[in-house]
Amino acid sequence: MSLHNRFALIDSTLREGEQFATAHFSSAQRIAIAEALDAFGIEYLELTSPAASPQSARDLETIARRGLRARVLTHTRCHLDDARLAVEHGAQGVNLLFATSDQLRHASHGLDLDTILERAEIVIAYLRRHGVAVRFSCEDTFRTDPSQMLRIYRAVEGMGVQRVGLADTVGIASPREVQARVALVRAALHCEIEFHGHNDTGCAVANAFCAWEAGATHIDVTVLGIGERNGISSLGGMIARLSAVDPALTAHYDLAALPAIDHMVAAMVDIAIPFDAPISSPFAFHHKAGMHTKAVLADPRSYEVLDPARFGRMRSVAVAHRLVGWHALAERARELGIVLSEPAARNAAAQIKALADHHDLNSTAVDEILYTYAE
Ligand code: HCA
Ligand code: CU
Repeated sequence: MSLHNRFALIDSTLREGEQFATAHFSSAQRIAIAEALDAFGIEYLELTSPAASPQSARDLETIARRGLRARVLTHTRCHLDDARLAVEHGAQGVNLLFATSDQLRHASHGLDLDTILERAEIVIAYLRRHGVAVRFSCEDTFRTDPSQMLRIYRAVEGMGVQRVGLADTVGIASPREVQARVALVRAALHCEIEFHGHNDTGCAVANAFCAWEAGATHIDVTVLGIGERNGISSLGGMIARLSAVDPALTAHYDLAALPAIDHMVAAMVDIAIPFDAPISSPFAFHHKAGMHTKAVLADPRSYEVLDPARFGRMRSVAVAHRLVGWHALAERARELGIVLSEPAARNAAAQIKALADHHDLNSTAVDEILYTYAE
């Protein structure tokens, strides 16, 4: 595994995230999201194009001029009108995209590669004259012919972009394909490389991670992964993945703030935190079966690759069910200030298992049983 520490996260909750079915952020909400992510330590914020609506333009300006540590980017079509608006409203960088796959070119603009490059040159030159950082992305990169893709990226690098973007727009790429494409681009170019991956087949975080391993310097995420359809790589997922490789990779972020950010955005878009969300799921650090609880109580690393305390979370151990083990009950008893001998804990476990076969048990009922075994 080739590890490089140089990476930055681009949070696109205020662009890709706004494309999520139930997202309609008010200005105040946009500012709250930007500030929370900035305080978390996110390196970049990507905002909806100022060409999208008058309020989007005003909010871009408000957020770009707020003096955040995070660099404020906007995401626009490769049009001079959009680029002018981005400059006027204070964007520090512009993420440009152009559809380059056969599928999208035909369904969208119908232009050939030479025309795409002529247009890109005009917009990139304009943005550079105004001192704005530029990224150029081939929309639907993974269905774009690799040699055409390289031709475009080489050309835009020559035009002076800071960064090229690989976008798995339809979530079709596998981790190996991402690894191979990014490696191809890494070998051909010197500039920064961004990866943006959709989650249609559940590979978004894995793909983003492979992109990073292969040399991508910038990874797109959104809070909880919200975006078009079922979204893109989640901030929490990416943080979890990187933390599992080496906690030092994420030590510069305010990790304990992450669950609150997830909860805030979930409430704004009116969804629950997904049960499988890394870090923030109510169950992310919950242990149930007897074998698991015994080991995790003896050594948390047995069943936890992430330390919940780093993220302001606590481990929980379930006891009100028929898979319970006596170690978990002895631990629960200790929390209640009750001393249970091993035989007593084993008897309590047998009683609880028998009861739980027939009804739903709650933890109060379990605690009451434990008290009856107190010495
Ligand atoms: C879209 C565009 C995009 C752009 C990604 C990028 C995608 O909404 O379809 O600019 O890198 O997924 O291709 O989000
Ligand atoms: Cu996207």
